[in-house]
Amino acid sequence: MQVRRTMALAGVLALALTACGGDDDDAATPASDGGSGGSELTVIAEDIAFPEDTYQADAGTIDVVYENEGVIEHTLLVEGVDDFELTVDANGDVDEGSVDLDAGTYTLYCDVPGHQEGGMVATLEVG
Ligand SMILES: [Cu+2]
Repeated sequence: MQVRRTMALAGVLALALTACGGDDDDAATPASDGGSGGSELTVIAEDIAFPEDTYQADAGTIDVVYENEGVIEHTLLVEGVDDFELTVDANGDVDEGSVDLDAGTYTLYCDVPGHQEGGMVATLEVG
């Protein structure tokens, strides 16, 4: 979603630039959106694992999409962040939410009992 919106804005900006160079209002909107930082992060849940050891996102508001490709319930949390949790109850479920993170290295995990110990833990690098 975020990528599509960014591409649409880039298209609008390109049109504005080719149509007439004097329209400052159109140019200001995508510029301020880009300046707010953030990104989209998609994480897949499997039984019982994350397919990647390391995930990456840009500092700021990160839109997180969590998809269950397993069968059982999984959650997604960021260690040390109390107000963010996504839950996917069954195969095909998708949950979405956003989390504000400064640059740094974080730990993603599933807090269903036994899952983190079973391998549902990954590194999130925010830069
Ligand atoms: Cu899990």
